[in-house]
Amino acid sequence: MNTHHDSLQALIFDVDGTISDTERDGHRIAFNAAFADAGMSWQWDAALYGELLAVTGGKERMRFYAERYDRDFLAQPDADARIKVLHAAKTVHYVRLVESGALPLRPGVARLIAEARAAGLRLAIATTTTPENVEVLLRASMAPDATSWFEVIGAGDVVPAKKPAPDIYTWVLERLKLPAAACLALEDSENGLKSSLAAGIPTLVTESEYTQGQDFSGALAIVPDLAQTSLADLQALFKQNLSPT
Ligand code: XBP
Ligand code: MG
Repeated sequence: MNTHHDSLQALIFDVDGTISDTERDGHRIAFNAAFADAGMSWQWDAALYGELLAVTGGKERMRFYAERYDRDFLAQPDADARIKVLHAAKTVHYVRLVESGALPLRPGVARLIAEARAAGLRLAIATTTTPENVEVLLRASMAPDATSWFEVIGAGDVVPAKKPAPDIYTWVLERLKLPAAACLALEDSENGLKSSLAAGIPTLVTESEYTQGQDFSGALAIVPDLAQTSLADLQALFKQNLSPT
């Protein structure tokens, strides 16, 4: 393992939008299925869902939708309990979708992870999505034992303040026992980038369908995807950042 003090020690991956394009054809479909099962009229089309992505976290996103479009829902005394139930149902649908193989990895992800493992880099995950969703996605899209490749998986409600707050990245760093400056985060969204940068972690952005044109200032680099990015490229970017010329 590479332990030189100024070399890259760990890659910390976001999940949704970074490892796989899960939002439009995964999470959105699962939300809609849960709403339909509950006999509700809520129906999120792809454009509306893009607006709702301003808020991370599925329960938080439903509340945000209700604040904007269905205040009567929120006026019910059990609104938060209903959101919890809807979210659990949404997770069941999402897991089923992922298990069916509906959500492939984004280009370059499998190759970069293989390179990183071969080089002895440590791997971790920092995401706002539910832990179950991450585990099933890794198993279905990478390998049956892929969850074991990631030393720390920070997901969902382990921290109450979701991205853009730094908390989930800070939580992961504490468990890796690494300083932020020894790691590199991979993100696809402005909320995610704000979160990783606020935790002090140099970050590469791979733009995704819903996040093109967002404000990525502060990123080490912005690329369309990881297809053209090798581990050596990441290590070079990381070094440049340590000693700007
Ligand atoms: C992902 C999210 C998640 C998913 C839904 O953002 O915001 O909420 O959309 O998952 P990021 P849950 O990629 O920045 O982590 O319904 O399980 O919350
Ligand atoms: Mg993301």
